[in-house]
Amino acid sequence: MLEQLSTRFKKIVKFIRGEGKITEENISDALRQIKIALLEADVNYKIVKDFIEKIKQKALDQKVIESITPGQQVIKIVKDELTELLGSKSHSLNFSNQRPSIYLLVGLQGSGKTTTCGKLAKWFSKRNKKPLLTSLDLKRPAAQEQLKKIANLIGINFYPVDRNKNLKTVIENLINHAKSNYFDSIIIDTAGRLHVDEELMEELFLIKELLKPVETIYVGDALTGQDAVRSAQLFDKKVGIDSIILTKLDGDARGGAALSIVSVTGKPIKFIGVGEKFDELEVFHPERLASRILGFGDVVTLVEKAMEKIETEKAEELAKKIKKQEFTLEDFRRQLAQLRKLGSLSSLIKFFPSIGPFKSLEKINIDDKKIIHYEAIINSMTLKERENPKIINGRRRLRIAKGSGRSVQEVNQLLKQYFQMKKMLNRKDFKKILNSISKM
Ligand SMILES: Nc1nc2c(ncn2[C@@H]2O[C@H](COP(=O)(O)OP(=O)(O)OP(=O)(O)O)[C@@H](O)[C@H]2O)c(=O)[nH]1
Ligand SMILES: [Mg+2]
Repeated sequence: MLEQLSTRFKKIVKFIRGEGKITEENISDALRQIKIALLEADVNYKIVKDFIEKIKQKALDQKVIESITPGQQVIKIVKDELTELLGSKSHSLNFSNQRPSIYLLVGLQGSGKTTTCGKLAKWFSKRNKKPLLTSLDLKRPAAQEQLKKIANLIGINFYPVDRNKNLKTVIENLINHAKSNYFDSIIIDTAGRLHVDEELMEELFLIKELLKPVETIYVGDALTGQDAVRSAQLFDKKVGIDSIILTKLDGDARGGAALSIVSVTGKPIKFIGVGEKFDELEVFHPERLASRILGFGDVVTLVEKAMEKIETEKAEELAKKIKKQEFTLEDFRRQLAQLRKLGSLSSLIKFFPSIGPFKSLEKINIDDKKIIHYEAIINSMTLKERENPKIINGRRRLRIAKGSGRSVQEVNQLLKQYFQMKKMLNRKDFKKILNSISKM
């Protein structure tokens, strides 16, 4: 997610940090680098210009120049401005006073509307709400089928519309059904077109008039960059949108859409799609994303992710052990298995800051295949060795390697990573995270 942009910004942060004093000259050097980074990320040109101007003014402010750590202050200014560009704060969904709250999802073809309908429904149901899924794409029978399949897969109610009836009747029946069956919300999928066309817009306008949704959500494919931004503007003009969900951010290295769409449309991004699976939807937090772009990590999201997936008891037990400095190889093995559930380890490590105490994390590079090998190695150890890895000398390493069918180098590597991780887990910051996990 936004790797290219983030790599650039991390370098800029390093550069600014290295400058003892902020002068007009070195600030303009940094600004030039920021400008290139944003333009390369496909951010709207006007936005880039304004962004640079704002930072320049704030950074050259007398107070900043005279302060003790000018570099830090400039970085803070950049972070604040990035956060603002992304929308300042997170926004929750709107709800109507009376049930059901209706959400209408619109967007171009293939932007991820149908998938996002499923994700949103799952999101609601996890929060003990009762959502109803339906598709008002009345032309394509396949559209109904696709959503119905998704609904079945994730265990959400689906309302099949009668495509022979007119739109007004279809919508009346839908709302009556939702009311009499006490659904909290209706999430409505619509048809997409390759390009914005009048017919689609009129149809959507009519649907919106009849439905009176509490929120019309534009679903935009982040990978399409400025196209997603332009079409959001058009959907807003023709149909009217209230908010945005950006999809496919997981595959978006550049981030041009994310950094432009709020400014251009004036509408908040409420969620981001970060994968094809139905739980890969995240509430959008501008500040956290700005931190990640600048390489400060996003530990809060990591904890939230962990809270959803790690089994509570084991996390609690682990947190206690770490507090008592008893983190053994057996725990390491269990933890690897837990982490595997969260997604790949390398994707997790991105959540950590690449500076300060977590810098060494980048070196802990364990791919998922390796975890299986590591488990085999640990399985070949005696209980005593697992509980007290310090006793594993050369002779023992050889025996373990033979027993697990792996090489001695791999045994060495595993032990090195275990000790590295143990050291990291004992850090105060990490303990804080684990404490919050154990409190869930
Ligand atoms: N990687 C990734 N893929 C996504 C995400 N959201 C959707 N997709 C994929 O994008 C493709 C299109 O998604 P759909 O939900 O069918 O898109 P749509 O807007 O309903 O398409 P039409 O109904 O044809 O207009 C599918 O392959 C989805 O799995 C996301 O956040 N990340
Ligand atoms: Mg669809």
